[in-house]
Amino acid sequence: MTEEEKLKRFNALIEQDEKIEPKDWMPEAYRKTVLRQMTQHAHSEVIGMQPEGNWVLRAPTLRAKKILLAKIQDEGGHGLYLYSAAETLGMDRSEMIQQLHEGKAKYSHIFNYPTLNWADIGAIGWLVDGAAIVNQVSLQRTSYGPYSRAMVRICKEESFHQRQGYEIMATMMNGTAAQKEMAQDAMNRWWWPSLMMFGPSDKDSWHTQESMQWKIKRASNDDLRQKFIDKTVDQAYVIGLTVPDKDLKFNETSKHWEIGAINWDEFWNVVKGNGLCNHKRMAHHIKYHNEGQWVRQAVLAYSEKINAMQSATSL
Ligand code: BYC
Repeated sequence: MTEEEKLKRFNALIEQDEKIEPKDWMPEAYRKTVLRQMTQHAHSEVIGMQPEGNWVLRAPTLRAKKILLAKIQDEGGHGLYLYSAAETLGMDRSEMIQQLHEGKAKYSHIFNYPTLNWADIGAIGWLVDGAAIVNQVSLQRTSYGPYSRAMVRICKEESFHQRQGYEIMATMMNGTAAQKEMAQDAMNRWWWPSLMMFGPSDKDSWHTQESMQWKIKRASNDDLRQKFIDKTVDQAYVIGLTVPDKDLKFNETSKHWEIGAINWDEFWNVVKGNGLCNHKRMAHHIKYHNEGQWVRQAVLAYSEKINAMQSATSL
């Protein structure tokens, strides 16, 4: 096929809502965009284990500890599916990690905020996983096959994570005055950063238009943010939490909640590396990645030995 015919076929697959698979021809810009988004998504899952990991030993009950451990383990697993799926686009995992360590690849800014107490674990599950799931449900229909299939599996687990967080918040809101205050304080600190997880507003997003044409993204940043706001404001109300936004109001005509202004300076400041925990998160990842070098070498040496034995016996 000529280049023109290949492009025509690719566009037809996108148009018909078919998946693009690793062996299909794809424009280089499409490959780069999917790879960027998937690797950033994988890094977010893995870095996102850190703020929660800090609370495993301080969970208030054995049940809460078991649930939190399972959730963190799921996030490691999500990172692994996503790294494997991203490798189908031709980049080795070690290069992805190198890009992360060199600051060339981003991860979600939300994980650069600190977790100060147990209520923050509730707020992360409810708000952070809640925002992630709204985004990921739409990504189940993304045009790149391996990404779409990873999302289907990940979404099933994320819905359990969101409930785990909401349960913590609901329990605290049924507790003592001090517990209610902790839950509200966590809500106050995590609400706005969670809204920023969807990325800049559509007018400032530089990838959305092209990503939506290619059906990599199936909804815009602002549309997904609105979906999350509409769901979450009602959930806050049910358990007695106040949304920390004096301008929040329900628009009877559009039937949507309208929010006050998002502080985009804060968002870009954290994205650029100046959040409270950016340095800590990266230093931790680099330290344990380096300390795990011998494990990777041992696994590779073992698999090379098995491969050599298999080819010797098949001769
Ligand atoms: N943080 O043109 P835009 C989880 C960057 S983890 C940092 O709109 P795009 C969990 C963006 O990368 C789940 N950077 O970009 C784990 C771009 O810069 P580059 C995380 C951000 O890609 C553990 C620039 O801003 N979910 O669930 O079209 C515990 C302009 O943005 C952020 C995903 O990763 C941000 N928040 O849209 C608990 C979802 N937002 O790359 C929970 C997959 C934007 O040109 N990703 N930027 O240097 C996406 O859906 C899209 O990448 C985004 C951004 C909607 C995030």
